[in-house]
Amino acid sequence: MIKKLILTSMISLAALATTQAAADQQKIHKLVLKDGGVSHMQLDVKVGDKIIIEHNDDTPAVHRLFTTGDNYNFDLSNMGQGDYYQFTAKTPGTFDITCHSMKDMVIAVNVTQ
Ligand SMILES: [Cu+2]
Repeated sequence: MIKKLILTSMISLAALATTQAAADQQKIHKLVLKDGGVSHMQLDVKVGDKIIIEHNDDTPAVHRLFTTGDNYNFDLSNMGQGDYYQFTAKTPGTFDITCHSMKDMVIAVNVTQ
């Protein structure tokens, strides 16, 4: 009984350590919308990284970012100044985040393992 309890505790500790290591490695990538533009046109991220899209632009520069796909899918058309959206990169691959309002605003995202 005691042996079983110790073993269970050790497994829990190992799981905790793994979770902590993953959290330590997680990078945060910020995409900031400002002055009618965006801070990055290309993002290279790793699986587990967090991407934050921050709307810090005032009107009339209204951005309406979106992406469609099997792994990444969102539409931020209702974002206003001060709003942000965040997600974690979970699947490797490439996709573009585009803007309904601005044809030139194309952000290429590359997610690697
Ligand atoms: Cu835009």
